[in-house]
Order: sequence, then C-alpha cells, then structure tokens
Amino acid sequence: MYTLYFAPTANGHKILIMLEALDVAYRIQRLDLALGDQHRADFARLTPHAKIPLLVDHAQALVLPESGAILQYLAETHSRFLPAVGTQRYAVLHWLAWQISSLGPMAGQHYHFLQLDAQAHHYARDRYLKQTAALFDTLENALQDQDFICHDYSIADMAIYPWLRIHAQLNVDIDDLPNITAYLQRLAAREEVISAYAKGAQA
Ligand SMILES: N[C@@H](CCC(=O)N[C@@H](CS)C(=O)NCC(=O)O)C(=O)O
Repeated sequence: MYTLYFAPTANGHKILIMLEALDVAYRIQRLDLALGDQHRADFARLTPHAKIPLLVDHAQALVLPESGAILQYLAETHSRFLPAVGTQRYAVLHWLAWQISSLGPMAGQHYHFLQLDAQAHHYARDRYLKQTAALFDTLENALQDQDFICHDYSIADMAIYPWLRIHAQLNVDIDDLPNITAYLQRLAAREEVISAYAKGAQA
C-alpha cells in the first residue's frame, strides 16, 4: 500500500501514471499548493523539500520525495518500465535525468513567469520560453523513428509526457513538431495515462 502526496501538476501526474500502470493499491493525499499545504507542519515532518510528489511505501516504512527517485524506486521494486541491466537501462536513466534537470526546471520557470507572475520582466519570459522551446526541439529530434523515448515504454516517458501535455499553457507551438505531436497522441491514448488524469482531477 502506498500513499501519494499529490497536486494536479506535471510532477504529480508522473507518479500517478506509474501507480496506475503498476495497478497497485494506493491512496492520494491531495495538497493545495496555492493555499500553502506544502508548508504545513505535518508535511514538513515527512520531507525537507516542501514539494510534491512524495511517496510513502507503508510496507517498507519508506518516505520518498523527488519524482525521479520515486519513479526509479517503483520501477526497481516492481521490475517494470526500467531494464535491470544493460545500455537500455542507462538510456532510460539518461532521459529521466534530462527531464528532471532540464525540461522540468526550465518549463517550470517558464510556466511561472508566463502564467503566475503578471509583473514578470520580458527578459525572463523570453529566456525561459527559448530554453523550453529548445528542449522541445531536442526531444523532437530524439523521437525520430521511435514510438517512445528509449524504444520501449519506460519511466522516462512517464516523466516527460506530463510536461509536453501542457504545451499550450507553456505557449510552445508544436504545429511544426510532428514527432512530439504523434508521441503526445500515443501516450494520451494509454489506459494508465487516461486513468491517472481522471483520478488526478477527482483527487
Ligand atoms: N525536483 C522535484 C520538483 C517538485 C516540484 O517542483 N513540485 C512542485 C509542484 S510541480 C511543488 O510542490 N511546488 C510547491 C512549491 O514550490 O511551493 C521533483 O521532481 O519531484
């Protein structure tokens, strides 16, 4: 049994997709980030980061923050969506690291300046839009002739997809990115993705 501390953001949905794909028992503890739930004392006792997602694995008494670590933990403990050995394992970890360290932070800052900060300086908006668009271009090239980012569907796809899904809110035009457009459609049609977003909306 797991508990997922969750808000309906890109980082939150990554873990919901994985839990749905694994078809394991879990409950969602919803946090309202706008109200500051992430700073509440009971949450601070679980994590020093004041951020979702956070996973509790009750069977192991494990409390784990950071979406990349959570995806890797679930993949390894269930032997799914991450090869145990070999070059494909490191291809998946490479793209997971790219999402965590590049796409997430750049798109996250871009979202903030574009959607949440009415006073944002045009330099900040322009810089993060360019950074985010360049990362979409990287992905467009990497998806050439591939259904998924590392051949087989993996935790790297689960990490990347929620950030692409919000391309309109990020003001990134994907009309000229056919590989990303097809990838988005392919992933949006998957059962666990559909159920993850449905459960996220109800949480
Ligand atoms: N590196 C973290 C980033 C997590 C993160 O930024 N979470 C956001 C929501 S997507 C959050 O909780 N923000 C609350 C805040 O910054 O106050 C991860 O990948 O899990």
